[in-house]
Amino acid sequence: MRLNGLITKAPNYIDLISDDRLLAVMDHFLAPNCGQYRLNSSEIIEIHGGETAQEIHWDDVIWPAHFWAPDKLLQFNVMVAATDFTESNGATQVVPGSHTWDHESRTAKPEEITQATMKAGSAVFIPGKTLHGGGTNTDGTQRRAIVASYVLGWLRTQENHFLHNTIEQARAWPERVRQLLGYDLYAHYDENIQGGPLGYYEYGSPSALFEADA
Ligand SMILES: O=C(O)CCC(=O)C(=O)O
Ligand SMILES: [Fe+2]
Repeated sequence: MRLNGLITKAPNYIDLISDDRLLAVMDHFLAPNCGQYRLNSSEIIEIHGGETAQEIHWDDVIWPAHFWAPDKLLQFNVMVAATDFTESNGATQVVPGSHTWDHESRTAKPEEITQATMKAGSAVFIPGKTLHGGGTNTDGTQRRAIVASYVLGWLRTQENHFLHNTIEQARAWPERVRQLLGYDLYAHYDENIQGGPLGYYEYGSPSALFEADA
């Protein structure tokens, strides 16, 4: 069972996506490739009794940019355990170290696959080039994950956040949350990255919509 659009369906999701500890990880891994990253998708993923394992995959593959720049990280996924994650209820399977592999020529051997078993409230961080996938649920205990995925600011987000909320709802969010949800102008120019302007509104930053009546 999957649910997205969490920013409006579960308003305290805002606290998760703007948690300083999470953003420090994204600052380290994503910001060097973009300057400004965004929320890619918001999701609750439940795995129920009898569900079989998801195919092992890496998430960066959904953007063609992965094939042009295979060494550049595009996306970073954080999965927070809302229930305990156990070997038998579908804890995420992960292949540590696989972010360095050439995925065209190497697949994971069974002994290379581990499981992110953890207590509710813990989290597993899965960079977009690391092989992983939901596990098999053999014991009927529901496994629930709350997912926050972030992506380079110059790529299209997997989830179309704008369709989940009105501008009025966005007005109530902290500025940083609005930026993460795409109400900003992507424009970044330094010695490593020259990109933008992207996503303008009336040739400027959509953030002007919120400044007008500040
Ligand atoms: O549910 C999980 O443990 C992993 C889900 C996942 O990797 C995905 O949907 O891309
Ligand atoms: Fe995935």
